[in-house]
Amino acid sequence: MHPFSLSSLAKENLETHLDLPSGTIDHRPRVERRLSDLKGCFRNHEAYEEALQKEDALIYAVTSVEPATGDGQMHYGLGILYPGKIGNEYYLTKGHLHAHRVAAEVYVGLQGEGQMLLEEEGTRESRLLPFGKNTVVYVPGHTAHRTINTGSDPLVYLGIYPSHAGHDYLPIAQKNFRMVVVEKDHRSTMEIR
Ligand code: S6P
Ligand code: ZN
Repeated sequence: MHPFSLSSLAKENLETHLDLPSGTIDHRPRVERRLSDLKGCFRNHEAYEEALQKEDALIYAVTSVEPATGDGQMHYGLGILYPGKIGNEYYLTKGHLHAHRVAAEVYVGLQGEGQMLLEEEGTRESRLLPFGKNTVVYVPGHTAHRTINTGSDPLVYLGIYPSHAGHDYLPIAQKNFRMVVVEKDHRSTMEIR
């Protein structure tokens, strides 16, 4: 029997249930990111410190499903990114490259409205794509990706990726994204950091 065959995988790995209001999947492990985890992500450091003094707010959470790891296997995660702003910058995810750089990812928007900021590692070329309910974004390999909630409801989405994609947060922690997304005249707009 192949280790990843239909008969070797338990039913709970073949079928899961999404709860969109809470952004959870059954009783799968859930990682929460609070404002204190996002140090350095926002351009306006003063506004960040001020908001943190008030409350270490929950910004987003990711629940992961990892049925099998190995060549050809897939993992997926359900993200819920809450609405809010630090100064005029919308709540966002830390953002990362995949440790296995060639690994791509498919993002499927389920609820809410926002944007995805993509930045190619080598050229640092940026793309800001509308992302939300019924939108699918393909994130190519070698591309840093960050999710941004520009709406007033939680942004809920699935990210589906090869099992050995991994996360590399270091390049973003060191250099950040070149672009920021801010609210200006009641609209979201991209600016150079
Ligand atoms: C994983 C995928 C998503 C993110 C999630 C949180 O490859 O891209 O599930 O993990 O959007 O973002 P981050 O940058 O904190 O991992
Ligand atoms: Zn990813």
